[in-house]
Amino acid sequence: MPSAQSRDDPPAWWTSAVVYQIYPRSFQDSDGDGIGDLRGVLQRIDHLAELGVDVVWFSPIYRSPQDDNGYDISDYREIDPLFGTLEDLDEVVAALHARGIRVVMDLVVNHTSDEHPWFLESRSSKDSDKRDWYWWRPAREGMEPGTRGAEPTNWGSYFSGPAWEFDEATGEYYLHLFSRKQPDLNWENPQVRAAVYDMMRWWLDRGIDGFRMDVINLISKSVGPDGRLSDAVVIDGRYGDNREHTVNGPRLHEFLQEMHREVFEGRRDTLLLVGETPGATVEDGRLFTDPSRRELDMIFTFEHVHLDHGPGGRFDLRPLDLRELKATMARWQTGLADVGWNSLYWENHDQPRSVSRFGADGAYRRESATMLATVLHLHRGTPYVYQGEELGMTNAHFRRLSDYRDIESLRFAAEARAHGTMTDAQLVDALAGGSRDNARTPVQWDASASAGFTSGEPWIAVNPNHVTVNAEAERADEASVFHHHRRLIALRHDDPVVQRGDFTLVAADHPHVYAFTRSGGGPTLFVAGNFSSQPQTVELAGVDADAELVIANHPGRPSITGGVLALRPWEAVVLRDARAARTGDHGRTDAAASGRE
Ligand code: TEU
Repeated sequence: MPSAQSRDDPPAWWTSAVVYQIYPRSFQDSDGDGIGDLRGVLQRIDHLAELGVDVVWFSPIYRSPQDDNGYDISDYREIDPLFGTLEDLDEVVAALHARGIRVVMDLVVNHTSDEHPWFLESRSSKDSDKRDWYWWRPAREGMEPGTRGAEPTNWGSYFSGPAWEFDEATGEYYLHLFSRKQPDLNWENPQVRAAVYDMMRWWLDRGIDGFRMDVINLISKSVGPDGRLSDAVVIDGRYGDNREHTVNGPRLHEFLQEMHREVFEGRRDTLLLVGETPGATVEDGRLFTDPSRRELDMIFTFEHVHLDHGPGGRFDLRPLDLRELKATMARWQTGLADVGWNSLYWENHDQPRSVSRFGADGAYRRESATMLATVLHLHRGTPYVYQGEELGMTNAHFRRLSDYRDIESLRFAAEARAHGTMTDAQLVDALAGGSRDNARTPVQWDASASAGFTSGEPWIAVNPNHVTVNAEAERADEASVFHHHRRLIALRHDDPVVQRGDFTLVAADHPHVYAFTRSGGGPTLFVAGNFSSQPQTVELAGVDADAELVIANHPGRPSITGGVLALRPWEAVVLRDARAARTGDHGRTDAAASGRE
């Protein structure tokens, strides 16, 4: 087994941990306003404890105008009244800690809200002390300020339209890579960095256990050059691609190392630091997560969730080629085998539901959701479960534009209509496939009118399939997606091979079966998942007919003849090499099984 993330001895606690993401707005409402809140979370602590997760990551709950559901923060040290109070949060943290669950906060510091006092001050005058805290630029040379094309660069924003907003009061533009209510902070200014670090220390002092850092690889940028039009982020190519100038900028690693020194030094062992890094390559991943560089513990790659994007991006999804998914995942597994560490995810609040996207959310919903979970959780890294994923929740399947709430979807729809790039029918299909709202419908707790989420009118429609797909039903069925997740999480806690064994892809060219082995530090594990509604076979060198069945999602044993495994539709199996057990060499030592504090 390689020395792992983990030149450290013993291995970091998070090598055996599983993280659960809560998107508070859609988790559980306690006061009937139709929006999830912190006291709602208190009602569901048992669910999290029963699942067995080690960490909860909260999407933003800070004070915010909610232009991007809290990813636009106007006060980093207050809770938005929608969600409750700081005292409520203290209670939630205490309740989770009492169950041995750590709490990670979302940290959104590439940008603030335009209603943050820092920005209000910055925009007040060109002479403001905080003018340089954001990116202000005059109109393009020779152009009339405020007219189309006069923006300082041609960059498009991630949410359609230009990345620059003209400000009448001072006659200049400010940069916003996301919405116009999310101005980008200027990390070149040391006062900005000091203020951010101060706020982060304040949260750690309050007892939280780490941060999920929103688009952290965008904080260092070269604001100036135009972007290429050919690779435009937006559909019709009217805006240039900013990414060459904003992703992995020149001072990124310097800033992260400074943050580490200023904020985490001396407290590191109990914390979890995960960076959201769209556009990061494996090589970038090694730099971010090499423990000796003192930056981050792990990052979220986007490569595997971009494989089914057509030229139009997330609103232009096409069927996934499983061979590409396997190759991409395997590249990260091997690329971070000797240094660094993987985060593992299919879902989060920005991605469609995995059972609808990579599985079959109709007749094979349970089978495909459990298969996807098995394959994910058996990789080397830290798995992330997004709320509802453990219930096999599906896409929203909205057929009306008026059902959508997400700013990205709404802006996209407005642009498509304004420019006539799609018919309404095409638009409905595009959003149904790719909208972030697919992941944001309320968690389905039971079969009652609003799925047990709220006694009021939910802020976004509850999926009608909650009458059959819900936590109560899942809990009652031992074979459910929920109980399957519970078993996968327990397996990771127990088995050092799952935690840190080497990953080897098997049958890379098989178009429908995802198979691999994990080996070293104990008996080898064979993992296989059928990504299709037809029976499939796969050759697994070394697997015996009497291999121990560790986890499966179909009843009975799978058939294994002469090293060939036959899989039923969407079947997943984890087999343990029985030979080691026969020779008494089970390989699990107490030291290897520890890895947690
Ligand atoms: O997301 C950043 C990101 O890179 C994308 O996945 C983004 O969601 C967008 O849809 C591109 O199509 C993070 C947050 O996770 C997201 O919710 C926020 O909207 C965004 O940053 C801005 O803070």
